[in-house]
Amino acid sequence: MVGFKFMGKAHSHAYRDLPFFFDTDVEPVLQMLVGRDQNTVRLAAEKLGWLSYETDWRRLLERDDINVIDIDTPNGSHAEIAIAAAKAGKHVLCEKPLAMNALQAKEMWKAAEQAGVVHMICHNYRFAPAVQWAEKLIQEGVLGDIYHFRAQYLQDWIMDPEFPLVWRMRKEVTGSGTLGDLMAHSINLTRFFGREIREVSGLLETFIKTRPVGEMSGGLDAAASSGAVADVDVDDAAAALARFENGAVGVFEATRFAKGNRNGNRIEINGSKGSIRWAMDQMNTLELYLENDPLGIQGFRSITCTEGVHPYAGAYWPAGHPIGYEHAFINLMHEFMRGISGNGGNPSPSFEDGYPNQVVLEAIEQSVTAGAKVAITY
Ligand code: SOE
Repeated sequence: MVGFKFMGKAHSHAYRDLPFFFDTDVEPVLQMLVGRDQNTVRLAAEKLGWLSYETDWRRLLERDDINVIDIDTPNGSHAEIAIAAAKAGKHVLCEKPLAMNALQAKEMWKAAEQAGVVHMICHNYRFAPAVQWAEKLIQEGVLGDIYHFRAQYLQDWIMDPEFPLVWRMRKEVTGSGTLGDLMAHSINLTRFFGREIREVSGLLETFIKTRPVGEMSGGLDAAASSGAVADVDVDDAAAALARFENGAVGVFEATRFAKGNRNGNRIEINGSKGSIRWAMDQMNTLELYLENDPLGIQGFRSITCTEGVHPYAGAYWPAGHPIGYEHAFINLMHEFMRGISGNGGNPSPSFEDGYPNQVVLEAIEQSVTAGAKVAITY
């Protein structure tokens, strides 16, 4: 695994806990952790349970006892590592957004496909049982024809103008701000629900134009690293209107400036027969409205997706016992390992899904530059 901060911790935990909950033909061995600084990577390897550590990711390519490379680095290095990994015959899991732009994403997808390795992108929210259940209901036609996808991803962790300019706010390293970091998750969810976007119109805003230079210190905390101040060149907030291939319309909003919203990832879908709502704050709950309910008792019902019938829920605890943020990563790793053992085909979301996601993100940026809506072809 390359990288060991927020996502590195989530992935390490998932690999370690996977055999605890799932019967699996392929059991992960945490062979080698890579980070740039010798001392910090050593400490991280000890804490997260890795057997060895290195400061150059290319070492991973040379080792025959390494079959999988997991990329948890800032977005700018995803393509180089993923393509090299695939060419070396290693299965690849990559954090989102897949790449810096659509072209890079396509190259990554093609490299993985040509090498015949299993490839997956880490859209963890897709693996909440309630989200999986929503997808099943939609595919079964329970909502009827879909008219609206409404997605918000709201955070507030950089609102202080003194919050340092970290890699997540440097275009050269991250590609975009809230667009790739947050809206990419929402686009992934709507694509999971089976719809491709054909046209977008976007809006981007940067509220705080300069910040003290700094570095992430873990989680979403950061510390100023010098007295220097630099320009912020990515979006603090993003919005997009979208038309889907089936005629549905989408409204997407992503921001790091919505006070009080720590990780407000929400989605609502309205169809001809009913509606669904899901929010990460109550990740085990799916709200469902059905028009066929008798008049007088119609209303959104709350389905607690902790029954054996709900995807993945049965792997954990008896009915009614909730799971959390980290378990969605375990569910995702379970699919990744099933792909590697040959029992699940190439799991989704794969690099093949990362590419259209990146096309949509890029089209939103193009629409902002052009001041016009942009038609999308994949
Ligand atoms: C930071 O905004 C972040 O960690 C994202 O990078 C993740 O994808 C999201 O799940 C939580 O917030």
